Amino acid sequence: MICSRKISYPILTGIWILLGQLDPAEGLPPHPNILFILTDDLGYGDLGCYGNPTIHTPNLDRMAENGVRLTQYYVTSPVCSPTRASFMTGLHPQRFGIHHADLPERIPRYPLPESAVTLSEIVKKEGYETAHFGKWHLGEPPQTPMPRFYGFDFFFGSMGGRPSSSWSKYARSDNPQFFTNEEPAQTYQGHVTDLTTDKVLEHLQVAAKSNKPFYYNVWYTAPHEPLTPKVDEISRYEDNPNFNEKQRVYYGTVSNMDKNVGRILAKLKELGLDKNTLVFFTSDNGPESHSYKYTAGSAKPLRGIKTQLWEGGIREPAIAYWPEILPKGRVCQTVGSSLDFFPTVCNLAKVEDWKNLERDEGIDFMPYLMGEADPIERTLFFEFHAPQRGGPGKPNEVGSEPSGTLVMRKGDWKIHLFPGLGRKHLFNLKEDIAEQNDLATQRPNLLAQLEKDALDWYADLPKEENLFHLRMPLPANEAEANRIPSLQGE
Ligand SMILES: [Ca+2]
Repeated sequence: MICSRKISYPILTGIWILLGQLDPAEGLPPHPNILFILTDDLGYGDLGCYGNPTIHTPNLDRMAENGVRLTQYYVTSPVCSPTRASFMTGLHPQRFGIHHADLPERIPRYPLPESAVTLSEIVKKEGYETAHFGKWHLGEPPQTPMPRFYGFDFFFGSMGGRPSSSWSKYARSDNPQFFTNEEPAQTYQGHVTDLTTDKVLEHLQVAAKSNKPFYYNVWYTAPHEPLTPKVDEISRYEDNPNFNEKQRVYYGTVSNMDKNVGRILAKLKELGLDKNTLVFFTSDNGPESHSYKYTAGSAKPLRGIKTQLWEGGIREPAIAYWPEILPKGRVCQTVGSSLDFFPTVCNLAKVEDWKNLERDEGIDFMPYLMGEADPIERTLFFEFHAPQRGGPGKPNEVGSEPSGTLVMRKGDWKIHLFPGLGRKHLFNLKEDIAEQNDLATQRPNLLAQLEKDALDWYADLPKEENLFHLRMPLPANEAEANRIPSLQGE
């Protein structure tokens, strides 16, 4: 079993003996702080440390230089809500009937049901102070409760898919509205990313004086549209005549997000919290279509974008940072998944009984971040049935033909299936990272074997369970859109 593999940390053990905090069971400090930064629609190719030649991301590049950068990290889904559900539960979102982003304007709805066992409630029981900052997008009243119901001591952020409001028509990145716990939303002056970070820093200041460890979600809305030009960050791109306004605003938004990550890392160091805090950074899905006003993300060298199961929709930049514990500058090529986050954090937090819960293919990823465990072949499953961007008649600067709706990666192989259409693709990602060379006709036996595995997994999924078919009433105005009935709904 991977999770029970004996790992030795000889140098680190010495450090923690000196500090008197050694946990002899696993050689890691007990109950470290966890700070999980999730960006929204950031592409695999949007950061300098992932090869972007243009966008200025010095803080994340430095984080990678002093931490572990993952090159094959996947989220379960190519859109927001299902991926977020997988981080919070360690389960495929389809187990909760979550197949797409939860949008109040559309049916069916895809919120996280109250019955879900969440990572936040588990670590809270273990003695952690828990908080969620930024975008939630896992449902909202009256269908489901506000975020604190799911195990958070504190909530400051927005409920829906876009910055500021759950309702698309009122979304904005400047002077946004935030909810605090279950109070009515209030308008704040400034940029959504800066304001979210301000609140995180306030809480870190308090956490540094507390005896309790903390678990914080910092789920930025950047660079999800609608984007707002932020003058001081886009100015660095203004002198280059090759960039249009769309690019300057998008690049500036990513640079500003990077700057805010830098503010958090600096505050952790200033307060001495960096020694005992695992910071994990990634994105919830691939880059948005360039059809919006300021969207200009890149998944290079991968194929596809958000809403697609091509690599560009589901393989994300991911950096783990814990200078006291993790090797510096390590590039981890082991295949990772958002499903791994739950077991990894549970083991770090010394949660005893999480293994009794229903599990999918997630594993404790710490041995792979450390570089101490042997490489393993992994099998990951993906399902996405909603309309996809790209394809004939749908102009798209980044996308291409729709991906499969049922996809599996096994070792270096990846298949795309289109159930009911008889169409199949087979790629070897080690030799063909851009999914250009379809080997389906050349390797029929392998294709058949992989197809059987994928269909077996799919047959085991609940198809209609927990679907919310109710449409929320359209709000009469912005104030109504940001009103929250109560913690439990009305
Ligand atoms: Ca997203």
